[in-house]
Amino acid sequence: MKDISLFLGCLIPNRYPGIEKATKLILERLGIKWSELKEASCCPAPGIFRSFDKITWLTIASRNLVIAEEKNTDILTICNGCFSSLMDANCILKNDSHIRNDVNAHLKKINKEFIGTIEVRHIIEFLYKEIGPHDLSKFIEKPLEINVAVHYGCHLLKPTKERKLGGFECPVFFDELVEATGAKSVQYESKTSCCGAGGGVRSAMLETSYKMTEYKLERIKKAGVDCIVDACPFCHLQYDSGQVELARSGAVYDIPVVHYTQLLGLALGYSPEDVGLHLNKIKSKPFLEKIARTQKTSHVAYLK
Ligand code: 9S8
Ligand code: 9S8
Ligand code: COM
Repeated sequence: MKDISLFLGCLIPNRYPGIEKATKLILERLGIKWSELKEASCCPAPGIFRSFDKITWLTIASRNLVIAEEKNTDILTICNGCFSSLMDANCILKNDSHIRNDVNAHLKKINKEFIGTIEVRHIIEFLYKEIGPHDLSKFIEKPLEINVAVHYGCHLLKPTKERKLGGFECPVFFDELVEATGAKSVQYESKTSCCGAGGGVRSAMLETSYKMTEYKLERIKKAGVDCIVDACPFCHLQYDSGQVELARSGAVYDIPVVHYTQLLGLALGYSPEDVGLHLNKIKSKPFLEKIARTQKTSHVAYLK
């Protein structure tokens, strides 16, 4: 395995910097060698760019891939959309010499060339394959006594032919990593359905996207969980802001949304503030009190 370059994407640094901090904390604690992918641009967002113009999408994505090739590192993403864009682009460019030539003609203008020497990883896939739930559980200092709803998100699972992570219908790899923290992953109806944000739906049809979010939230609420766990800042934004929007019309869910790196950070002993949970819109006090009981501290300071 090559060293890794962390690809942050747009949403995490701009909207949920707590996820960025949590990711860096857990990578350090797990002893994973990483550096940032400096001068990277938007991946670009697959649902939007890929849908409009394939060569434009591939050219922008390939520039990011080439920066990692020049450093001789693999890319690590913490967003399903970035994973989808960069992994799919890498696959196409490695396998289709005709498209590769087209894209390289554009890259030549900035003195770059796509060769095809690196891999694109997603934090969930990476932790599952490189450490595994069993060994990961040895790092846990504060086992989390909470029930959670795992939201995989579409791009982590599909297309299944390329993702090779155990199918779309009943995947278990993410649940196993969640359970390595001590949390219990509770099953719920329509678990692998979309949160509503992806594919440009949030940008083009906000109301429709929130209807899909409500569909999911109703089922998650029925499962009686303490929080939602995601692995994608876009899903994170959709569930977190969506609940604020839906509450305006009287539908109150009050279910906190936690990125996996934040969940793992809590189980490694970092406080909710350390992993940036205070930067979420939904700050459920019962959840934080439960975490404080688990961690045997009184970390609810920022609510006061
Ligand atoms: S970059 Fe620009 S919009 Fe985003 S976060 Fe994930 S997908 Fe890639
Ligand atoms: S689900 Fe359907 S397209 Fe996606 S991955 Fe993140 S955002 Fe939520
Ligand atoms: C979703 C990304 S994670 S996109 O909206 O499909 O581009």
